[in-house]
Amino acid sequence: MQRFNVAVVGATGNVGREMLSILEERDFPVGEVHLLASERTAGTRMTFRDEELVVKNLADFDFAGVRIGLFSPGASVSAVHAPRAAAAGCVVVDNTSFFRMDPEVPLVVPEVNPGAIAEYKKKGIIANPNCSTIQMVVALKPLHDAATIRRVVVATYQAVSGAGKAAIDELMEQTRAFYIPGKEVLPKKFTKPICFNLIPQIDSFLENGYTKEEMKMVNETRKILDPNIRLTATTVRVPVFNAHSEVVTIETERPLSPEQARALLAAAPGIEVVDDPATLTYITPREAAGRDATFVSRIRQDFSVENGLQMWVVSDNLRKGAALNAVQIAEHLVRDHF
Ligand code: 3JN
Repeated sequence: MQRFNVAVVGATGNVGREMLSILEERDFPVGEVHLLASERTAGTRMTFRDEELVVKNLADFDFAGVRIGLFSPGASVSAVHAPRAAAAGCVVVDNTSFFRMDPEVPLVVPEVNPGAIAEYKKKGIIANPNCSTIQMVVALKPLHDAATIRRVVVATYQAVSGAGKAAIDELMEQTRAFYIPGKEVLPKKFTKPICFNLIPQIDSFLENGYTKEEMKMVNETRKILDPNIRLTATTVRVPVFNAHSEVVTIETERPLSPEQARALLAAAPGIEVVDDPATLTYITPREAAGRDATFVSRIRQDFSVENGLQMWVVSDNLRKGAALNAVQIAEHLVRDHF
């Protein structure tokens, strides 16, 4: 079997670690694997397929001979090092926002627009969408194909793992401190305490009153699915460790009953429908964490408009929302494009 040398950039972060375990789990045809990170974490030891590997410094790594780069180092680092890797012949799947809206870079969710992958030839870079966008477009795709979505209103309930390892620690430490009289752990990663709280801000504010996270969902969905869809989003951080949840409300051009939507979603790739109010059957983020599917529950009519539907969409933000989606793109590359 042909094997491909792979570099994981940002290997020590939440997403980098998840990328390594997914490459292993899915038996990706990896030849050599290079783990790369900033100078700060270079030297860290990590295991891949029972082999101990030492993380190398990205700044002086030569990408010649590496076929695929799975990048998740932060936007400003990708801005510099993704084009450098691509120039050396390494096809980059980049998980940051830096290239997502570049017209010469495809923005890909394999269940939704696999055809766009071919455009990687323009710059040698493929962008992985934002985690909140990915799970939403997976669920929108079969409904859009069947009834043409006109408008989407989404509210998110995002886990702290999306904000990095320090954010996970912050929720843990504030929760422990809550039970110790006189002890308080002040917010660092977030603007307010996240323990027993909700924070209606993810990423920074823009002049239009939206946050960057909200505008990412709007712009990325239009690029991936259809530029004619109108969307508005509210993104909220919740005290959940892992897996993002979303209430997604849609209006379609043609009528679609909840039963039809349920059948379309159940037959669509990457989706598991978990929806039976009679038996109190629905998904929660704790159940979705560590799993690959995008789960859909609470599928029902929106009575307030003519052709409206509402649903609850949950997925592991580090897996389908980041690492798994990137590895799936790499699987398409080696199967159909190399
Ligand atoms: O907060 C979340 O749940 C998702 C965070 C995503 C994120 C955080 C920092 C920088 C991104 C992203 O993927 O859009 C970026 C970025 O690449 O700009």
